[in-house]
Amino acid sequence: MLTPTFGRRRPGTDARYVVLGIPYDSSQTYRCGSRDAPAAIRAASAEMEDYDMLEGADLLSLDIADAGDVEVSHGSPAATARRVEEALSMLGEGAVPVMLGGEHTITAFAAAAVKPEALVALDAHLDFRDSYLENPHSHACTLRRAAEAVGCENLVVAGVRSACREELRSAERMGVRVFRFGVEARELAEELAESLRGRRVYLSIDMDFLDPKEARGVGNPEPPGYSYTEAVEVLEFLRHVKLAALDVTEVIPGIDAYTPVLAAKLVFKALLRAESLST
Ligand SMILES: [Mn+2]
Repeated sequence: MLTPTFGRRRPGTDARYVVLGIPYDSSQTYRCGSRDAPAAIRAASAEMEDYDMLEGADLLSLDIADAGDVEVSHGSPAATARRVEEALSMLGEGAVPVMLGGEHTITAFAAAAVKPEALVALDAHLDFRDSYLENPHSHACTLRRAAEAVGCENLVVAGVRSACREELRSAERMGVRVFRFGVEARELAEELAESLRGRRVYLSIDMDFLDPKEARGVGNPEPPGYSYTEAVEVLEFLRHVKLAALDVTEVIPGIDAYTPVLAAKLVFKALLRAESLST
């Protein structure tokens, strides 16, 4: 193969988990370049060995294929949303899409197509503005747009430590469940498992959920944050839900070469937990 596929897996759209890069980064507000993240995350994943000693699990037990990247239309959120929807419709029956952003905006596009029963976003920010810089498709609005597809009552945002007062008020008034940063990782995992047990859940990981001491290469770093180890602990809730889709967004490889490693690792860790469903 000329370029690395995710985890050196076969190219294709037929597998339990199908990786899809979405290199869209039209609205980034601070540090830019998440369009380079799918390639960087794939490169990091391809270097990982197959036996995860900390899990006692062989990553090759995960049935993963890599469908390549969606050809996005920079500057046109509507066209990109259609292209994401079209790409998702080409996946095999029952396949779980694993999307590599791109900025967080891709979550709104994908959630509208996946139509999960619930959306969990791990994020330092609320991303719940109705519009930002006159752009309703800004990455600062993505969970507001996603909520229009999945319902505010089915949206959970965890790890939040920065917002504007108005969006926080809107989120609370509209029934979004918000876990502020500071909730202990194990408690967060238990709360998520308890409230979402058995449901079809879309998990969106904005890498700024992590402490920027570890994940330095993100668009809008927001200290403090959860450690990588704590983030893995939060993923424990996936053992109790049905994973409908997964995305990892906001990685800026040009700033830091380690953040794509963390992103690739979190994908494997999430899928391992999704595999061991024990509702
Ligand atoms: Mn975000």
